[in-house]
Amino acid sequence: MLVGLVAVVFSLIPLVAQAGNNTITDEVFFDIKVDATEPWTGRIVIGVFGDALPITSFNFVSLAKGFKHREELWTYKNCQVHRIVPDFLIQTGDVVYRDGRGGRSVYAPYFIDEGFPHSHRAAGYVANANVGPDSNASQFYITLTKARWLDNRNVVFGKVIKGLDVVERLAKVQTDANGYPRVPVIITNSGTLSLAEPYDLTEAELDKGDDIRPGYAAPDFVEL
Ligand SMILES: *[C@@H]1O[C@H](CO)[C@@H](O)[C@H](O)[C@H]1NC(C)=O
Ligand SMILES: CC(=O)N[C@H]1CO[C@H](CO)[C@@H](O)[C@@H]1O
Repeated sequence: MLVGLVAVVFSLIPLVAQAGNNTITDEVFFDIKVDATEPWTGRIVIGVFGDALPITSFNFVSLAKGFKHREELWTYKNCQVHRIVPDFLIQTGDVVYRDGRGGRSVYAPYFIDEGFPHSHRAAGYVANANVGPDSNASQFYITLTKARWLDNRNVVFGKVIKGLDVVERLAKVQTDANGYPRVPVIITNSGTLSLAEPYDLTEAELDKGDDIRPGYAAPDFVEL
């Protein structure tokens, strides 16, 4: 009995101490299809800082899973990657028009800037697009480089854990002058991966502009 109690206490302490700004609470995946002459599809997995930014993360995770609002389903599924700026970012997440003209948050329509515990310190950071303070909805972007001038303007809430090569390949898709892709670049599926328990990213991992968990079995690309 005593042994059991000690074991429980000890196993709880690291969990409690662990939660913080660098804790990944959820993993969200996006399967993205590029309908070029030679079509391909790839998967991006994003770790979400849900402990530091619960409001922002709940919005993102809910929209990735699909969020029912009255008769409408707001979901990242079928959204176009509507803005590609090489060496800077790719952007998507218009759950209304799918093409970048709009967006909705689960707190309909917009929500606050919850905080800025994370910086655009490398490639692979995920943040809310906005049109000024406290105007976040569903659109988000993924950085292709360090972009610190966006710190404290856009709330960084996630980091690519796996599939940064997919993001980089998307950045090579041809666009018009506004960064809109010339071929359909569509999120064909999105959702969450099951996570046994939250985990912390180390400072070295946070600095890394590359995959943090290269171990997943699925290949990053499939040529169709
Ligand atoms: C988390 O980030 C906030 C905002 O930058 C900061 O004030 C706080 O000290 C950080 N917490 C820890 C435990 O580092
Ligand atoms: C990127 C995005 O979703 N922007 C929205 C933010 O909020 C404003 C209103 O405050 C909307 O007009 C934008 O569409």
